[in-house]
Amino acid sequence: MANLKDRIDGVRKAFEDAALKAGDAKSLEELRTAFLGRKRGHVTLLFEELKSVAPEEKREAGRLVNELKGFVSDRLQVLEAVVQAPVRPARTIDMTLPGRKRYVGTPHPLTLFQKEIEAVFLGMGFAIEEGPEIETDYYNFEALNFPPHHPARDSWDTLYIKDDLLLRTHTSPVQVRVMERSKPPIRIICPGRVFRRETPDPTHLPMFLQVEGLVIDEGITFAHLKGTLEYFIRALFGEKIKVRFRPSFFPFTEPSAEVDIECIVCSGKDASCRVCGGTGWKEILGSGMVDPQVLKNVNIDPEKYSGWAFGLGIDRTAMFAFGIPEMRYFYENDLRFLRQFGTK
Ligand code: 2U9
Repeated sequence: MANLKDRIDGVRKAFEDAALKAGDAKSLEELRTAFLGRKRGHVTLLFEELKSVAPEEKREAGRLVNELKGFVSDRLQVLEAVVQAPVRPARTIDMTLPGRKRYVGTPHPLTLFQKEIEAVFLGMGFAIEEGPEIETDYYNFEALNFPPHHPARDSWDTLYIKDDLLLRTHTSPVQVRVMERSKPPIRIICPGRVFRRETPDPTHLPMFLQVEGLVIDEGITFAHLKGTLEYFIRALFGEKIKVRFRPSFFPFTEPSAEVDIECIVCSGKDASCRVCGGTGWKEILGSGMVDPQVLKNVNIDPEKYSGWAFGLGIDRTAMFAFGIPEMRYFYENDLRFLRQFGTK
């Protein structure tokens, strides 16, 4: 048995040495025949030798020879796979070629502008709230004081999915949902996509972004509305910008006011200015004191609480702030346009 063990170690060593030198399919074939060949393979001959091993040692001797056979055939299989693998041509690198530019993505200009708006309100202690884009008539209209079949609904050209389901025309339903589930004080802004039945033109799209805000607490007055919105506008357009409030009407606020800022393109000095039409003013948002009926609709006592709200079109205001003449540029994904924003 000791003799056979030495023979097994010797065959293994001989195979390992020979395998190191076999570098192609032909020499591997020869190696397989030399060690596993049916008649005169070195491993095959070891099986022959087993016949003369003493019966009590046969079991262990058989295990050792079988293990060697497994080792040899596994190693041959790996080496055969290696020599059959296609050889990749060596790559030549032309060191004189200029490097390839890697394009790094940048945030979309509307995302940047929305984040800027959010940062101003977050700094004043407002929270950001979101809600569904598909809404019911109740949350989009009725809770906001639009009576059924009221003509005011017509100006919010609505895209209906079916009788009672629609694409929200403003983010106001988010505020209604927040008021339903929380008690004042409420101080929130609600940015998001809104939808209207519009034919696309340079300043109208059937989908655009809005941010609305809502404050509800005891003792809230129009002075809070004015102070907060003026602070917001100056944070966005600079300390020196002129701001004016004009009376307006919305079904959900009373009194209501639209807010204009001085035209940043002509400062009122160009009678044919394409941005302000020569008026020197540009409307940027609508606002007002929340109508007591809207508070009642969500079980907030209008005798105890009051509030104000505002709404602003993000796309439209970004056009004005960035000097962009076409709202559609924001959605065409032309890299020549998009690369002008954010870090490059
Ligand atoms: C609740 C109560 C009041 C939100 C408001 C406006 C005025 C407004 C427009 C601006 C341009 C929409 O994108 S736009 O076309 N919005 O003028 N929005 S006050 O008032 C609310 C909202 C929710 C519960």
